[in-house]
Amino acid sequence: MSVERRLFFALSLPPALQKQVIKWRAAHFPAETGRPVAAANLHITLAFLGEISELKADALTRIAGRIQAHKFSLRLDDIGHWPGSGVVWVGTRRAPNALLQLASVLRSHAARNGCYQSALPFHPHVSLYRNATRPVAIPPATPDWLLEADAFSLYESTWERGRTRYRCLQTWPLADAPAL
Ligand code: 3AM
Repeated sequence: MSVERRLFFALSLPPALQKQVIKWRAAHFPAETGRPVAAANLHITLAFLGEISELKADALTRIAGRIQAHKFSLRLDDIGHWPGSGVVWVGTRRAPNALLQLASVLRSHAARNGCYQSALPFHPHVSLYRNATRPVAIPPATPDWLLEADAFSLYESTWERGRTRYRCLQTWPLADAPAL
């Protein structure tokens, strides 16, 4: 029987930004907001692949290695709450084209390889809390952090000792942006 793994493509946050985010989160939300995402698990999902076979994972890994995408800067200057999915997030008011293109290419390859893709539009975000199903007071002052994205990665999500753990399986560099 083939072993299936829960995989997704994402952008990671550098450790300094992870620290900044969790410090800001602790200062702006009460503990009962929801289940805080661990600092090491903070990321921006580009394409969720679901539970997939090793064969499919290998195919998508090869495809990812051939993608030609560019570096970009992303301002994290927006914040919100999706009560349906119970997520409190930080996002961006203006997603750079290079980010939208990268996510779109990864999502279309995922879909072509049989990984169901949500019909909801791509909304790049870093999840801060999960299980936040009750109303959440969104802080009036939004953060303004800069994420310099120079690579994207394939992650495996596992459940270990009662915790979600994301393990980076492979990372691909993004190319320098073309001169204007
Ligand atoms: O932290 P975010 O929300 O960016 O929500 C899950 C998480 O992303 C998302 O995949 C990331 C790693 O678990 N995810 C989980 N199940 C999903 C699904 N069925 C999903 N995204 C789309 N469809």
